Amino acid sequence: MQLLIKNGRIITATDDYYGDIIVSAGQVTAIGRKLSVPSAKVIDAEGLLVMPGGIDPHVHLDMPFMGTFSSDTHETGTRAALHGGTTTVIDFVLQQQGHSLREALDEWNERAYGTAVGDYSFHMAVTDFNANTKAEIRTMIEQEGITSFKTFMAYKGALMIDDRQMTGLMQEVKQHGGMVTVHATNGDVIDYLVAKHLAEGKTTPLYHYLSQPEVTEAEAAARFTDLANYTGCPGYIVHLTCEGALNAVRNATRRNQKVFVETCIQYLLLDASKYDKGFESAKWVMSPPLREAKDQETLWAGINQNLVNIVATDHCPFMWQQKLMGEHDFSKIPNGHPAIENRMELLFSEGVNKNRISLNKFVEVACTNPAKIFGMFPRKGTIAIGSDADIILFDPNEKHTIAAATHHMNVDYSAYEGWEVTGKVKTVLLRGEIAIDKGECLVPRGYGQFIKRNKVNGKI
Ligand code: DUC
Ligand code: ZN
Ligand code: ZN
Ligand code: ZN
Repeated sequence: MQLLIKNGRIITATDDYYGDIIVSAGQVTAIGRKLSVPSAKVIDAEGLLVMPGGIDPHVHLDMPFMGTFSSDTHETGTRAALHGGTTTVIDFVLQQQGHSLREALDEWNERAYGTAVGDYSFHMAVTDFNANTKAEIRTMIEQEGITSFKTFMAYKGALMIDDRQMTGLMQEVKQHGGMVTVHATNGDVIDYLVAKHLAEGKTTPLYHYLSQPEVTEAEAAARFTDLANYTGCPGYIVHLTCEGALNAVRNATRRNQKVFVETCIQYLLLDASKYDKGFESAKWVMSPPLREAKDQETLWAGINQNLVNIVATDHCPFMWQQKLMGEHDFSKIPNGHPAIENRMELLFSEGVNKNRISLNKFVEVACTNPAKIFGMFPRKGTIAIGSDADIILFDPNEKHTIAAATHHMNVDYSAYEGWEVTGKVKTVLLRGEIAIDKGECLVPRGYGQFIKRNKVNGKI
């Protein structure tokens, strides 16, 4: 079926104009003024913003972690994402130490294939880099379309790799046209502080925060950036939260090195005062933890300085019952918070409406840069002839309130309960199908497609 979207204000990362869009066979086939197609279904976008579908490149769906699983499956998580205007997500495949990348990928394919509602891709988290895994990197990039490799500088014994493995991985990934991404915090220092606090009987969520001070992130960000520079490997820091870490990246620009930076919506909007609420603070126990007001300012400024390239979520929800696993020991609280559904509307409301970022910048960091940096552009991340018709119709003035009672994520609380938002996703197209309209999801389980990604070169 052909669609004709009429009279919308079309926003991309670079443009802002009024026009009509024709969608045929899942793609945008024409953009112009006063278009007409006699047989097409017409969608009236008068008064609405017409923007590319959001891309959240950092989500953990159905992930085994800290003795449990994150509570959104590929089905519920991608459906909630669609409700919030995010049409594509990149989820993490987690290698188990002592096992192959292939085994991990098979496991994740089984979970996501035929269940995801929205489009998805995978990063490969390399937790054990050795001669066997080295030989798998090329296959992942060239055959599987998985071109980004996630590393952890923390979570020793489960996920962390050391600097020897990091250097080897970077050399291998660079050679085949991929990128290394990193959870950049110093795991040894954090482990020391966690053990010290617990030994002193300090077991509340506040000590989760106090065990991951800014220096643990700034040090790791600088070390990762230096190793990426030495090896020449494209590098990307996930969920960067603070001034110290951003300064490491800023310093690297002086030698003309580009390291991509992602922050997450929570680090822009929430701060460490959330850790003063007794055990309720477990809702915001995530790693890295929330920071201070000065870090929020640094991150908003960093977006406008082109140092922060992407706003993601690190969506990793756990039910309250799961959070209670750490009731007597903060180090056992499953790390993570739900946001996959809220990212676009919150970023619009707090960013565009409060004049911290422009409309074009909003599209750039929420849609276009994720596609460009991770090898999906121009199929995804923009509105252009030949692109997938992943399009959202957005009312910039409609007010609503975030609440667990009305969200679609499979989690029994909201990290943003009661937050007043201005701006609402009204209609969502995914590959030319109306996926969301009037608050209903109209595409079935299994509609989501796996998106193979292209090689990357570390430039945008
Ligand atoms: N941090 C989280 O909060 N959750 C998932 C993994 C991570 O690094
Ligand atoms: Zn095995
Ligand atoms: Zn992380
Ligand atoms: Zn994560």
